[in-house]
Amino acid sequence: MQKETQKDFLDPAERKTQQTLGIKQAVQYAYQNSPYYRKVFDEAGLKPEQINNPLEFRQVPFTKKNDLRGAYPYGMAAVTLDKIIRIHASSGTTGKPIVAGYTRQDLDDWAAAVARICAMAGVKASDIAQISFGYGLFTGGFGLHYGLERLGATVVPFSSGNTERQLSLMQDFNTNVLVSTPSFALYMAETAIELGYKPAEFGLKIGLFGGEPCSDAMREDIEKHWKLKATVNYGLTEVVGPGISGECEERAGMHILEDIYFPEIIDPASGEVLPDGATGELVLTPLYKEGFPVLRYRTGDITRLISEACPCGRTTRRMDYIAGRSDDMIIIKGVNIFPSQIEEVLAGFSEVSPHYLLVLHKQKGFIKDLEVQIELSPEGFSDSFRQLEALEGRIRQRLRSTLSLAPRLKLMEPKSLERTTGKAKRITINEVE
Ligand code: DLL
Repeated sequence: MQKETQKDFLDPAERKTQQTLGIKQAVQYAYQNSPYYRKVFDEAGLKPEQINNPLEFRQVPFTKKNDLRGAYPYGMAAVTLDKIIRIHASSGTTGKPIVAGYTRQDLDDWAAAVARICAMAGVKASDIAQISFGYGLFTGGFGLHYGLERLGATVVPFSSGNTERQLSLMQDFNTNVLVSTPSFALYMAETAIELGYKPAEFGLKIGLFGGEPCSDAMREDIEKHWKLKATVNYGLTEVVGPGISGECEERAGMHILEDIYFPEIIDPASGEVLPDGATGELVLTPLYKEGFPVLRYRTGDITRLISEACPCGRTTRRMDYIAGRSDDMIIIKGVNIFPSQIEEVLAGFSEVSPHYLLVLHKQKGFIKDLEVQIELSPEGFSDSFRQLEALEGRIRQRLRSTLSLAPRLKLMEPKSLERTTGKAKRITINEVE
């Protein structure tokens, strides 16, 4: 591990050299081994020899989610299938899932990357970590599992669901690291309280949360209940899974493992590469992937790169917390809205819980109406109609000034919105006649 973590402290000039070599090798490798990329290069009239640095790399066409869908199931493979020893797939809500295949080397590199992310968050070999991500096609469970084992931590591979049992084992096993989605960590705390436990007395020390956005309000709530230090980390199946970026103990953005992944930020409309600091869509290239390599993958995630020095001393650039997904953008009556904007407004009201649901009422493919279902916190709930009406009015006013549009609001009783053991569902579509 010692040697591995040193990679986060490389001199920036040295990193540039190493990244340039990485890009060249990724391009060569894809061209020589992936029939998919050979075709992409040939169609673009591009030869690998023309790509010798990050600037020239911009000539390589982006890879999009639909390209991977079109290659279902094994069209992205750059090795024969006998060299693939693991398959994962993303849980796309519509259409075919996106498949990722890993060689033995890929799995080894992945475990090392996740171990670095966990160490960065402060996890030690002496810790006991309960993994409450699903084990299966989702990359969360197995990804964190092998990473934490590589670090030397004791892994409790609980998987998701069965919250009551999770809680009782967590206590019995002296678990001090919780690995889950932020929404499940919150749900576990709620359930613990309902069952008469005191979450703060469990002795949890660190939370490794990822797989979905974690707003400041959610983080505060999780920390308040569990008395742990909540850290977030990021990844996606198409590139590897978890193990791409994560917070250090400063928690000021997520450090990207830049020696393994080359990040770019683009304007999602024009595809133009933007400078560090500018907000746009994150594009990632894993530099050394053997099984299913991807070049310049458009993640759909909106963020920015932070290149200012981090007080922790690591020299890797950080990515800011995900502001939304470009495909989650809601266009209603000509106004563009990200769900995270609504979440931020709601977080400003103490009467409201962190649970909400956006219902998009669609007609002929267009959003006619946006309804925001807002769950009240037990303290915010009231029998007084007048009080609730006044609260609704204040929320509506705040939303209108932030979004330039007033959605329909529905205040819901505490604990009435559905909880999940994995990623929270924040948007649902209602087709109207
Ligand atoms: O969610 C991989 C992962 C598992 C990351 C566990 C971290 C921990 P997918 O299921 O393919 O993979 O979903 C990837 O989830 O493009 C983001 O939109 C979102 N996402 C993942 N981590 C974060 C995060 C895994 N920390 C998609 N903050 C990504 C915000 C996140 N969004």
